[in-house]
Amino acid sequence: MADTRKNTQGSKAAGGWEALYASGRSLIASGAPMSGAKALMKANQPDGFDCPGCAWGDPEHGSSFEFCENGVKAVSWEATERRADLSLFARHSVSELAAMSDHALENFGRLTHPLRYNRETDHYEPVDWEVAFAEIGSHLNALETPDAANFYTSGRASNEAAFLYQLFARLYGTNNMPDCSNMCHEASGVGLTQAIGIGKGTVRLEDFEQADAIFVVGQNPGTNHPRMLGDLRRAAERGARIVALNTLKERGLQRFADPQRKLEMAVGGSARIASDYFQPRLGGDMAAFRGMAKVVIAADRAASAAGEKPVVDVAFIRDHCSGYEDYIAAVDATSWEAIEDQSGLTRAEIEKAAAIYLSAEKVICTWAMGITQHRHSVITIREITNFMMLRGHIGRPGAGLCPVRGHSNVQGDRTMGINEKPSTAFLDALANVFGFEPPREHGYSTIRAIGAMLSGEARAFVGLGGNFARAVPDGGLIEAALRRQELTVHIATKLNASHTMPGRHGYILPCLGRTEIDVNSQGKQQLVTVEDSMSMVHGSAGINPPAGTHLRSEIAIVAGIAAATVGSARVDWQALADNYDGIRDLIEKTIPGFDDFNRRVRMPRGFDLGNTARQRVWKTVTGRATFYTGALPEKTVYQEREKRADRFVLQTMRSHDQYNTTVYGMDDRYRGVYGERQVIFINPADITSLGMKAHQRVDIHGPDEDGVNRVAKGFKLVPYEIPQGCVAGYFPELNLLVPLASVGDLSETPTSKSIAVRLSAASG
Ligand SMILES: Nc1nc2c(c(=O)[nH]1)N[C@H]1C(S)=C(S)[C@@H](COP(=O)(O)OP(=O)(O)OC[C@H]3O[C@@H](n4cnc5c(=O)[nH]c(N)nc54)[C@H](O)[C@@H]3O)O[C@H]1N2
Ligand SMILES: Nc1nc2c(c(=O)[nH]1)N[C@H]1C(S)=C(S)[C@@H](COP(=O)(O)OP(=O)(O)OC[C@H]3O[C@@H](n4cnc5c(=O)[nH]c(N)nc54)[C@H](O)[C@@H]3O)O[C@H]1N2
Ligand SMILES: [Mo]
Repeated sequence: MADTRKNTQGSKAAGGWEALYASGRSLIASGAPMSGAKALMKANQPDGFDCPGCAWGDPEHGSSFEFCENGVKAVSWEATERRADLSLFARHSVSELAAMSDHALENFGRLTHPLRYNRETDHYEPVDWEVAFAEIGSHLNALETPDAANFYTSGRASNEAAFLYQLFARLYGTNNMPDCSNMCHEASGVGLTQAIGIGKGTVRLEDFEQADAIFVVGQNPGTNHPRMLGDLRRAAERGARIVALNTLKERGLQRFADPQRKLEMAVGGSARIASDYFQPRLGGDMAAFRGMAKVVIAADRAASAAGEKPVVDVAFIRDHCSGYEDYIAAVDATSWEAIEDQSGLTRAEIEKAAAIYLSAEKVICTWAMGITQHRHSVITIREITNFMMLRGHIGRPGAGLCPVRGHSNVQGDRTMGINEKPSTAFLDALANVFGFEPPREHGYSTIRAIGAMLSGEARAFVGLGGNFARAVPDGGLIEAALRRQELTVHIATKLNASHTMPGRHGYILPCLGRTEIDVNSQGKQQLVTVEDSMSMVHGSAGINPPAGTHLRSEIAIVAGIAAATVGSARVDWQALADNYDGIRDLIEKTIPGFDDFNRRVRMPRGFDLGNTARQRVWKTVTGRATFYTGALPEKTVYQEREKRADRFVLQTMRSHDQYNTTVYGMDDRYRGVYGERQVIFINPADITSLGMKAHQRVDIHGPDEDGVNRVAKGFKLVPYEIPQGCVAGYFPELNLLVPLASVGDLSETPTSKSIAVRLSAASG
C-alpha cells in the first residue's frame, strides 16, 4: 500500500499514543518474543538491567517502569528470536554479506557461535572458543610492537568488562584505546576538565526538579534521550522555563505528550516543552552564549550604576574563579555585529534568552552532539561554562552543567580507564595494584587509529562492541584499511558491516547482551555495573535467557583473550571471569570513589560517584574554576563557505528510527519523514535559490581539497525549518562526506555537524 503521509515537517506532539503504537510495532517487527515485553518491565528497575538505550539518569524513587520508546527498541532489538547462526555463514560468503545493508545484516538476528574467517573459502566458519583465544593471543604476540594493535570500545561495555579490557591492553603494552567517546563527547571532557577540573556533568537528576530555567542546547532529546523529556516536562509544569537552542525545529522539544500519563493521552493533550526556541546557525553557539554573557555583564554594570544588588555572583567569582577580569575584557571586545553574524541569531533574540537566564535563580544547561561535533567545540563548551559561572550556577542545588551522554555506559568506560590519554595518577594506581610498569606514552584516538591503520603502522584491531567502519568519518577509506590488518577481532551481539571487512586473520566472538542472564560456573547469577550521565553507579542484571548456548559474557571473552595473550601471572583472569565481585574489588583498589563497591552497588539505585566540581573543588591548573578568555572563532564553516546558492554547511544526525549505526526502520516520525533515509533537510528559500523543487533529488558533494572525491548521490530535498545555508541529513549514510582530517581543535572529534557541501541536481 502506498504511504500517503507526506514528507513534510511533523506537527503533532512527540511521545504519546504514537510512541506507544510505534513501540508495539517495533516489538513485533524485531521478532521479540514475550520475554521482550517482560524485559521491558525490568528496565532501569532496582533489580533489573540498565536500559541499553541511553545514559540518562534513573529516578531515585521510581516505582514503576519508565516508559520510553527508545528503550523499547533497544531492548527488543536485543531480545529478537532471529539468529545469525552457522547456517547463515555457510550460506553466504563474506563478500556477499559485505554487499548487504547494515539493516539487513543486523536483521539476521543474534550471533550464536564464535567464528573465524577462512580466506580460501571467503566464509566465516565455526571455531572453538579456546582455539580462538589461543590464536588471537599468538597473533597479538607476533606483532613487532604492542603499539601496532588498537583496542576499540563502544560505550555499552559494563564497568567490569571495560576495566578488564584496559588492564589487558596495558599489560600487553599499549594505550591504544580509541573509543566511541572520541567521536562523541570528547570535547565536553576536554573543555570541562580545563574549566572545572572534571570532565563530567555537575548535576544530579534531582536538580531538574528544582531548576527555574533549563537550557537544552544542540540536543534532540525527543529522539535520543526520551526519558529526559519527562523530566523537562515536569519542570515545565512547575513553571520552569525551557530554552531550546537548536538549528532545527525539533518537534520533541516543542510539544510532548508523556506516555506515563494516561489521562492526558486519552484527551489528546500535550504539554508545551520549550518556552523559547532559538535556531542558531551550525557552529554558532559560542557566539550565542557570548552574546548572552554580554547582556548579563551589561545588566550587572547597570545594577552597579544604580546602586543595586550585583547581577553576577560576586562571591562565587571571588572565591572560586580565575580569569574573570580577562573574560570581561574579551566579552567587551566582541561586537554585537560579530555575534549576530556568527550565531545567526538577532541581538533581540539573544537578549530574550539572556533575560530568561537573568530571571532564574537556578539554571541547568544540557548539551549533546550539536555542540561537540564542530571544529570549535571545546571553546564553545568553555563559553557555556563561562556563562554558567557568571551567576554561580555550578555546585549548588537545581543548577549545573549537563553534557548528556550517548551510549548507556560511555561515561563509566572512561572512569574505568578506557582512554588513550590516561592520567598519570591512573597509571600509577595500575602500577601499584598490579605490579607492572604500564605504557606511559599516549595511544591512538579513533582518528589517529585510522591514520595508523591507513599508513600500515597499526596491524591489529580488536573491537569491544560497536561498528567502527560505519561510525567513523571517510567511511570509504576504512574498509581497505581494516582488510589490510593482520588481525581483526569483533566482540559483538549482532552482525554488522565492520565484521564483513576481516583482516588476514578475522574473528567474530558472540557475547551476551545486557538484558540476558549471566551465570558463573556455580550457577550463580552475575551482576555488572554502569555509570549514567549523572555519575550514579548502579548494578545491572539481565533477566532473559541467553540468545544461545555458546555465548559468553564480554568479561569472559576479554579474560579469555587476555589469559592467552599476557598469561595469568599477574592477574587470575579465569577467577575474575567467574566472579565479578573480584573485578569490583580491583576497581575499588585502583579507582577513587569506589570504596565498598560490592556492598554499595547492591543498594537500590546504586551510589553517587561524586563530582569534585559539584562540591566546588576545582582540580584545574589554577586550582579554581577557570574562565576561558579567548575570542570567538575567526570563522565557522558556515562563515567560510562561499556565499553561493549551491554552498551549504551540513550536519549529520540521527533519525527517530535508529541507534547510531543500527537502523531500526526507515521512518523519522517527528520530522515527518516516512519510508526512506536518503533525505536532506533544507530551508524552502534555499530550494528556490537553487532553482529546484521540494522533494527533488540532489547529489551532495563533500570537501575535495585533499583530492578525495566525496559524493552522496540521490538525496531528496525536504523543506524544513532550518536557517538558510544550513542543511541536515542522516549518519551513517553521509559519513563518506566527513573528511578524516576535519576534526575539532583539542578534541580531535570528527566535525560531523559542520561539513562544507555543494548541492547539484542528481546525476542519473
Ligand atoms: N534513539 C536513539 N537514542 C540515542 C542514539 C541513537 O542513535 N538513537 N544515540 C546515542 C548517542 S551515542 C548519542 S551521542 C546521543 C546523541 O544525541 P543528540 O546529540 O541529540 O543526537 P543527534 O541526532 O546527533 O542530534 C544533534 C542535535 O543537535 C542539533 N544541532 C546540530 N548542530 C547544531 C549546532 O551547531 N547548534 C545547535 N544549537 N544545535 C545543533 C541538531 O539539530 C539535533 O537536534 O544519543 C544517544 N541516544
Ligand atoms: N557522521 C556522524 N558520525 C558519527 C556520529 C554522528 O553524529 N555523525 N556520531 C558518533 C557517535 S556520538 C558515536 S557514540 C559513534 C558510535 O559508534 P559505535 O559505538 O562504534 O557504533 P554503534 O552503532 O553504537 O555500534 C553498534 C554495534 O554494537 C554491537 N553491540 C550492540 N550491543 C552490544 C553489546 O551489548 N555488546 C557488544 N559487545 N556489542 C554490542 C552490535 O554489533 C551493533 O552492530 O558514532 C559516531 N559517528
Ligand atoms: Mo555518542
